[in-house]
Amino acid sequence: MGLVTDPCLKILFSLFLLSAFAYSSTIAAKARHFKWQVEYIHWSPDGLEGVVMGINGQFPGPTIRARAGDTIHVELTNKLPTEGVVIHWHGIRQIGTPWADGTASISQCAINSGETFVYRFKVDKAGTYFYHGHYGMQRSAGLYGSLIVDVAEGENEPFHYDGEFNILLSDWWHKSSHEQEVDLSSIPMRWIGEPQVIKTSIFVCGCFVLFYFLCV
Ligand SMILES: [Cu+2]
Repeated sequence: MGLVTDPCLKILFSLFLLSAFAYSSTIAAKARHFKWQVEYIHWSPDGLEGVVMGINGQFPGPTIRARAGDTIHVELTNKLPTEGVVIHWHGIRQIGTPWADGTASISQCAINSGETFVYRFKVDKAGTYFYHGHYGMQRSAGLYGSLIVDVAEGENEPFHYDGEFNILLSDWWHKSSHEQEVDLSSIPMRWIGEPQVIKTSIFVCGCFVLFYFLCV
């Protein structure tokens, strides 16, 4: 009773189910647009002012929050006067979009000073990820931020919790990333030593709270 037995009707019924599924996943998934400007800014990550690499005037860079199945569009303009830049989306599988992986000289050319490049990719799995510069020592210069993908619309997480704190941890040297690069690539190599600080950025309810652990 209620079973579709005719072969033609079976095919039609399957096609109907498939299109209904495709339609529902299309309306649930969103395109999320971001406009970023990467530039050097003055900042005091641990109380000592220096020059860091920021995005839209902030360090660490803005948090991207999306849902599984969404498409991320990041229109990135390189405002660094003398360097190229790329962003790697750490942990994102880039299925079908290898050119958006952001590895300089491997999956794309570095974005030249003054140029704009649009990263477009789908975040297919929920998780807590991060993004970072993938050219030269730019991650060490401060080019990174959080990328958080919640479960798809209508799906539940497989566990319960009372609150959420997203923590970004990073080594921090008082030497500039350029000085570190010259030290590490000189012959004989000059070791840059231990970082002066482990910098912690905790993201709570829309605000960054910064903590520092001084290494002595
Ligand atoms: Cu990475």
